[in-house]
Amino acid sequence: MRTAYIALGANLPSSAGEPIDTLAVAVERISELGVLTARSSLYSTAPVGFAAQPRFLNAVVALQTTLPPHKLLEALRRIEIEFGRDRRLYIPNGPRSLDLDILLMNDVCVGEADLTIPHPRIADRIFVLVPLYEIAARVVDPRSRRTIAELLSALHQSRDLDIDAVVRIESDQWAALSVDASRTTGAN
Ligand code: PH2
Ligand code: MG
Ligand code: MG
Repeated sequence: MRTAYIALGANLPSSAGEPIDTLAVAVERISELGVLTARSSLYSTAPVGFAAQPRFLNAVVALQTTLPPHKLLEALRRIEIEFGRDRRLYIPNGPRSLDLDILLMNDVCVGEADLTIPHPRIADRIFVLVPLYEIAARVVDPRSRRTIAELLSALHQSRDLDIDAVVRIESDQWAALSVDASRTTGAN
């Protein structure tokens, strides 16, 4: 059994509704793949990499699962497709109805064309590090061997971030999603 940290992102409507609806339903789907042990707050974030697109909603969840990395990736791709993601219309770093990325999975390191774990851009993406820090501050990234807290403080030191880069959002719908925190191993 491992704990996978999964990033969620959306900035286009999907079959479930607006990004906030999409992320809430996506979390329910993800929880069917194991036990959801933690969920970050929801954040409105400035688009990174391709500026001419709407702001994103981002969050991170922790999933305890027996699925091996590639099976988890397949299951997440199916959920993306269920919410209207069409990879044929792909613009690198462009708008999307739902993006689910595996960030970390214990000490797993995978480097393949379709899957890289830890996610290669964790350390320079504030929209990933802020929600990840909320639920996994002391978790160690096995590639850099630094904790998420260390990666976040290094990013803050290296860069002046815009005040609206990552803004926490209050949402009853999001707060109502249940997590089973009793199942955490203390690895956080
Ligand atoms: N995802 C990207 C590219 N840029 N920017 C924000 N704010 N949030 C994202 O989730 C995001 C992005 C590619 O996956
Ligand atoms: Mg992504
Ligand atoms: Mg992705």
